[in-house]
Order: sequence, then C-alpha cells, then structure tokens
Amino acid sequence: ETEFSPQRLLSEEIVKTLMEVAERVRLILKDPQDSLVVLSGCGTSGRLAFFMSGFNRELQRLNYAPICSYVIAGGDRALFSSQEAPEDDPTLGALRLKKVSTIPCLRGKKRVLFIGVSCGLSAPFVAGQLDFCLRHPDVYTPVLVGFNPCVSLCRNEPLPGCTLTFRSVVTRMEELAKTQKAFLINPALGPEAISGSSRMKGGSATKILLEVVFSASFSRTPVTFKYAQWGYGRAVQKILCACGRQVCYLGWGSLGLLGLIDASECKPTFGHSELLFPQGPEFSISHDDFLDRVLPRLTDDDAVLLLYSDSDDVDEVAKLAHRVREKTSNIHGAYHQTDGGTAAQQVPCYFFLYKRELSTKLLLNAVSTGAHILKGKVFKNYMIDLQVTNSKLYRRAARLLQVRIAMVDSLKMNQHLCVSVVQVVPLALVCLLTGCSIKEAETRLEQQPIVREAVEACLKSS
Ligand code: F1P
Repeated sequence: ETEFSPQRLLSEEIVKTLMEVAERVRLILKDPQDSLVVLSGCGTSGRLAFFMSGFNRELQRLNYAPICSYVIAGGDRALFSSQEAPEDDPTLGALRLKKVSTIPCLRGKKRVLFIGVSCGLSAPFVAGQLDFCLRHPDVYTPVLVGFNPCVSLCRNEPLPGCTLTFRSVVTRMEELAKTQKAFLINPALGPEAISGSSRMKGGSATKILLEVVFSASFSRTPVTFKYAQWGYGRAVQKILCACGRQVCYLGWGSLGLLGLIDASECKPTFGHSELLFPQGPEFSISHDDFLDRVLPRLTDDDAVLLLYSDSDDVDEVAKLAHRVREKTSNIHGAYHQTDGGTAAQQVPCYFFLYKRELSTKLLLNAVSTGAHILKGKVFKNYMIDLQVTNSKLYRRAARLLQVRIAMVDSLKMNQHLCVSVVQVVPLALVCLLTGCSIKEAETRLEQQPIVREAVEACLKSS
C-alpha cells in the first residue's frame, strides 16, 4: 500500500522540523570549536551542498567562525562535471564523511550535524553516510533532505556491498526522528517538468530548505518565504528565440557558480551539453579562459547570458560585455540589485542573497532545459539522451524503455560498457520503436542526430 506524503514545502510539520534543525545549527554556531555541519549529496544535490557551504562566507562577514563543510560523491571534480559512478558506493560515502570530520583542522569534533541530500531518497553514497551517522549517534546527528512523495516508494534494493537498503535507512531515521535524534525533511513537490530531472524543482527546493535552516539559525523566527513568480518567462523566451547555436553563461560571484552548476548538470540529463562550458582537464572556467578559448569562436548565432549583481565589479562586466558584443548581438544580462539599502545594513545579506540566487537558478534551469528541448533531447516529458552512468540512471533508462523490456534486456551490459557507451538510450529507443537492428538504429541516428526527430520519424514510419 502506498501512502503519499501529505507534507508540502510549507507544511507546518516541515517548517517545524526546519526550525528544529536550525536550532541544532544555532548550537553549533555557539560552539564552533567542537562542532561542525557537514552537507553532502551526489550530482546536483552535492553541488548544492557545496554551494550552501558558502554560508561560511556570510558567517565570517558577520564575525562568526565557519562551521560548514561539504562532501560530494566523486570529489571536487564532480562539482563541475558529471561523475555518477561513485554515487553507487555507500562505503565510499561513509569514508568521505569520516574523512571530512577528521581532517586536521576539524579533528576531534564532538558534535557533527550531517545533512544528506538525495532528491529521490535514492543515492547509496548518501545512504552509507546516514547509516554511518546512525551507528555513531554520540557524535553524528543525521538530517535527510529529499522529495520522494512517499517513503515506501524509495529505493529498496540492497545497497552495493551490504544488506541495507535506502528505505531501511529511512525507516530507522523515521523512528529516531520521534525523539529528534534524526531529522527527515521530505516534502512532496509534485512531478518535475522533465521526468526525473531533479536538478530543477528538487535542486531549487533543496536550496530553499537549507537557506531557511541557515537563516533561521540566526533569527529563531521562522522565515516566511513566499516566492513570487519572477518575470523570467519572457527573458527565457527572448534568449532562446535569439539563439541558434549555443548558449554561453558568463558569470560573476555566486551567480556565476550557479551557471557552472546548471551547465554541468546538462551532461547526464541530456546526453551531452552543447552549452559553452570550457572544460578541459584543468577545468578552464575563468574569464581569461573565456577570452582565450571561447570568445574567438563566438558568432552571431550564439547567445551569451551575463550573470551578475551590483556587488560584482560592474566595470569589468561592462568591459567583457563590450568584447562579446563585437562577436554577437545576442547578449543578455541577468542583473540583480540589492533590495532595500537600509534593511541590508541591519540584516545579514544572506537573507537577500537567496532570492536573487534562486531566481537566477530558475532562469538558468529554464534556459538550459528549453535549449535542450529545442535541440530535440526531450521526447514528451522524458529525457531521451540521458547518460547511463550509474545504477539509478540505468534503471531510469530501463523504465523509459520498458515498453519492450525483452529488448532492453538484450541491451543490458556490464558496468564498464554502461559507462563507455554514449547514446545508449536513443539507440535502444529507436530499436524498440521500429524493431530494427542496433546497426540500423545507428544509421538512423547518424542521418538524424536530433533524437526527438529521429524517434518521431520512426513512430510515423511504423
Ligand atoms: C543525484 C543525481 C542527480 C542527477 C542524476 C543522477 O540524485 O546525481 O543530481 O541529476 O539524476 O543522480 P539525488 O540523489 O539527489 O536523487
């Protein structure tokens, strides 16, 4: 029997739990010598864990000691590139958590608040960390953030290398949550616009929830966060209408970071990212790299989106914008002004920051998703060119193809092959829809690389 969660983002129960977690953060703020907050996750969730650990900067600005640390499956490389395979490893998750709480400057912390994020309540890496916390309750208090509409739907297959399942870990946490020894924040968000693309609603809700926790740890007053609808729809339309070839994000500060996060997530979701994201072995992501490697190749078909706020070096933005304009007239700006000068002096900037960051994230998600829809990487509301790089993505791909599961089975491959084969989902989809051989499907996709159109052509001809 499936019982769907009655909790929404703003349900009383959720706000109550957020305030309880905020209280734990407040205790850590009072005792930074002996305590620590560790944020962790995989993929987008890990990138947001990293992003939210930027709370330290605000703390330093307000003369508090930093208290946050982060873990992302796949290490820092995963911040700006997709590294999905380590997400399957619960032991690695526990080891990384142990390591972060024992590195020299953090050694001997007596109290660790662990905040694990897994939108689907599914990542074995995070489950391993939660289990580790549950086995060391003297030091670790686990908090799980996710958006699975009901706990009985979360993954119940044994985690690699042990008998636990994600669901069994959550069930233990539910029990301990009754006495506030663990916390579960799992509101239902409703379906994602692109099925399974938790980088969108899930990522945004993660950001909102963690910001509420951190800001409330200062003020005790529950933050009432009413998010207006920003008029970003028109901006998205304008950018995408003008853009024929590629979209390039050029950003400053935390808004620039959101651009990198948005772009890096396009690879697993849409197969490969056509967004300009200069990413060599050394992650060439600086403005100088942009000038050296990207600018010379820009044409009027490319769109450039500047992401900045009045706290960035606006003169530098103007200089770069000028150089971009020499190459393309499709240049757009997402510019944020600090709201309310007087209030800003009294309240930490953080309270203002989150709104501009969130609006930027929503804008970027809409631009990148829209761009990939235009490129034919989405069929109905399914991502049909996702990378099959870990067990969750393998299952997602198989579900997508389950209309003819027997053929999917013949495509089952060992993990090594899964990682190395690109376009496996479009290939299988074309095979399934037409009954043709893999070779023929390859030819069809070569003739029509826009996956949605290849699929639609097959549907028409069958
Ligand atoms: C983590 C994640 C997603 C990514 C892809 C693979 O998901 O890395 O961010 O888009 O779906 O999984 P989750 O643990 O937050 O559900």
